[in-house]
Amino acid sequence: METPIPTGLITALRTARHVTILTGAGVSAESGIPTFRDALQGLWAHFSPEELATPEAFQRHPRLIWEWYAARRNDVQAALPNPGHLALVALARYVPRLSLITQNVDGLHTRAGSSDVIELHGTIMRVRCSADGTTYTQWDEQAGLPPPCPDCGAPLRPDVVWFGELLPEGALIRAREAAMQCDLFLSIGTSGQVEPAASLPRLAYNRGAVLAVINLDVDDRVQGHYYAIHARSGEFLPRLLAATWPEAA
Ligand code: BV8
Repeated sequence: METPIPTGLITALRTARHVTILTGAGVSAESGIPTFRDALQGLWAHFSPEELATPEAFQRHPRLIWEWYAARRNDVQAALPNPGHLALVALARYVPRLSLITQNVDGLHTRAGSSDVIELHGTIMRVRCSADGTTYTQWDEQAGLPPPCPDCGAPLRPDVVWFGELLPEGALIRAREAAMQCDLFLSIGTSGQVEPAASLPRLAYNRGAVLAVINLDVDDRVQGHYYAIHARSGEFLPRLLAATWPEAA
């Protein structure tokens, strides 16, 4: 049964000057990428994500952590953007201004065609020197697990933000500005467990923006300028676009 689209949300989208979107792992789930909470299978099944995605874990088990990210990178490279990613690319053509913020580290929004994506937690498609922070988009996987930095020899690490690490300052500032300036905020496919990203929807809502949460762990609810919509992003977003701009169908 398809979730009905609240007419108030269609109106808010059609009249919005600035739409800000925050995505989480749920948006990539339909591309076959396990969500963060179920990303741990096999070798890593007995660890919690908060234990593996930390500088301490990398310090203690560099090879295990490097291989966890290499496996996830392989998943991502084999994956394709799904209709949810593509609907967000199309949306950017219809709204005067769109800010796309993602917690995902899979790079699928950019591969789908979205531009200027604010990657709050970095990307597994890039690595960086664990000593001086130099980033690389190519590296010699045969040189070691993890490979040494070609410049200084220190271990390379995924260019992601681990628990206990600060987010890239520029990205967080841009994300907060986009939350405060928008008149419609869409939170899509995120359980909202991880700070400081989880505070962005509330920041927008408290400034008077319309807030819509599109997720599988919410029940449908409309309350003033808050919409909770239980739906799969890959199914719902194309329908929302077509309902708002019939020519987009
Ligand atoms: C920091 C990269 C300063 C690595 C990730 C309060 C304030 C500030 C910080 C904290 C705080 N309390 C605790 C902290 C520390 C911590 C934190 O938030 N911990 C949590 C566990 C409580 N935060 C930090 O450490 C951050 N740094 O704040 O620095 C500081 C430091 C220490 C102490 C104080 C301050 C850094 C956080 C970044 C961590 N790195 N990723 C990697 O990926 O390997 S986080 C990682 O997990 C993801 O990037 C993502 O952000 C998060 C997973 O969340 P989701 O994307 O929401 O995914 P999830 O699986 O949870 O949910 C998916 C949802 O989709 C579900 O609801 C599901 O129902 C839905 N869904 C599924 N399928 C679909 C769908 N929805 C729609 N359609 C579908 N088809």
